[in-house]
Amino acid sequence: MSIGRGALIVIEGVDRSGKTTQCRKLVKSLNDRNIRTELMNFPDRSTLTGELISHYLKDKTCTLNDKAIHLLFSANRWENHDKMKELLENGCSLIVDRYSYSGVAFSSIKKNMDLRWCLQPEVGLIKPDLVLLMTLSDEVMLNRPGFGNERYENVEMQKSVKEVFQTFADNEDNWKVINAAGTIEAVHQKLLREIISKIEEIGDSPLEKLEF
Ligand code: Z5A
Repeated sequence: MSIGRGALIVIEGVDRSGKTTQCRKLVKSLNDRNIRTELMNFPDRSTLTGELISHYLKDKTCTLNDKAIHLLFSANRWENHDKMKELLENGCSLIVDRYSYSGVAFSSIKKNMDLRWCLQPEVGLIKPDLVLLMTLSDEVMLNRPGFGNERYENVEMQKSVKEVFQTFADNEDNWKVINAAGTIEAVHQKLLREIISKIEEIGDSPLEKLEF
């Protein structure tokens, strides 16, 4: 397929919705179709800020001010901004496992954190062409293989995050909701259809910046 710039595709969803599984399959399927695509994930634990974030998530005794960790997650995206821009401008599409919306959702549900404040550090990052929200009923979510041991991996927090994601899906023009309850292959085919259609649609339109 002949395209101009690459497409920025973000996959969001609660823990265990299958984001990582699907992102890997999507990158393979797109490259198999000669659509040059790379995988990225946030938090990117390989960078300097990523190491701090990983420590914070793994060590629940680590105390860090809620605003400080929010800014670190955002800085982790800014650290990757120039690389993402270059790849996209050179025709490489990106499948991104979590992005700014996870940052805003997980922080804004904390006590004394304000949604508008949480959105600000994300302003100016590259706006995704498409955000695919993978949804699961609470019943299916609870029956998926268990949570790990990291901070935030608990039912109450995941339910609140789900509500913030739904608000984004209801209000943002670039979101699409995908029921993630089918088999891995069935969900994959649904996601792939949406992505290919978006890549065909964007052509060489300029990249946009996130604003809220
Ligand atoms: N966080 C934040 O606070 N601020 C930010 O700015 C960002 C993130 C970006 C770590 O994220 C935490 O950081 C996360 C949000 C917060 N906390 N939580 N929760 P992460 O991305 O490193 O990790 P994660 O997203 O929580 O977990 P995950 O393991 O990546 O989940 P997943 O990708 O959605 O699921 P999966 O690994 O693909 O699949 C889970 C299991 O389900 C696995 O056994 C699969 O084989 C199975 N599976 C997958 N699909 C299916 C289907 N269709 N049927 C049956 N079983 C399936």
